[in-house]
Amino acid sequence: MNSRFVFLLIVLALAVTSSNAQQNVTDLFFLAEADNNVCRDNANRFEPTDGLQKAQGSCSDTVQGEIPDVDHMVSSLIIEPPNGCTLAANKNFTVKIATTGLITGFFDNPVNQYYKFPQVVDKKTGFIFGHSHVTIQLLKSSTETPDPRLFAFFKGLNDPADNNVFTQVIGSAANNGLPPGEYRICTMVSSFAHQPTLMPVAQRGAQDDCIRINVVEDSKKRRNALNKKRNA
Ligand SMILES: [Cu+2]
Repeated sequence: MNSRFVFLLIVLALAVTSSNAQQNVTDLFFLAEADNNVCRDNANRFEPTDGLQKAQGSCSDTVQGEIPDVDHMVSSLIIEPPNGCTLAANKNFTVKIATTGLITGFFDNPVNQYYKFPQVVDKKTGFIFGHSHVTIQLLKSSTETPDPRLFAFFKGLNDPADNNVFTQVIGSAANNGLPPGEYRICTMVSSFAHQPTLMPVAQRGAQDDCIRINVVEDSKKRRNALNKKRNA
């Protein structure tokens, strides 16, 4: 067979397969849209979400809830440490996150009320009731996505932020700071039942922030030089 013909056949086969898959997925979306009981109707696909965190996946019938207007959207910025800085290994440090558009200090029990309630907006101020999280992952390289199951540090920021700023020490008395490596530090803003916050429009700025830092074992002199290079 002519090799060009074979190539054409493969391309055609791929196109048919992918459009079939696309069609199946679209059917599912429409099914979900037509009937809000998608979980009940398709109980063979996933077990119901019931407040527990289900590592095997589940189907949630919690409605999305109240959505703020465009003047009350969430925005976050990691203000400390500076993006791209170099820190000393195995030494506790502080992350500071400015978060606006959120009434902080609101969270339900993540053990048995995870995703259990819809998003709620404060009628008086127009802002979402919720909290945030900080998650830190080791990066293997600048092109490989980190495995979401793995993190070097994770903490729910459940306490009310002080003047819109969350402060979190990274590390504990037993486990100081982070081992050497390149890390990504991210925020994960959520409503009080831990789902990501819902915004009124698609085209907008992100509600979360991420920075990258370098953690090195070397002497203070080397760190200073690296930080100087970054600032140059
Ligand atoms: Cu949470």
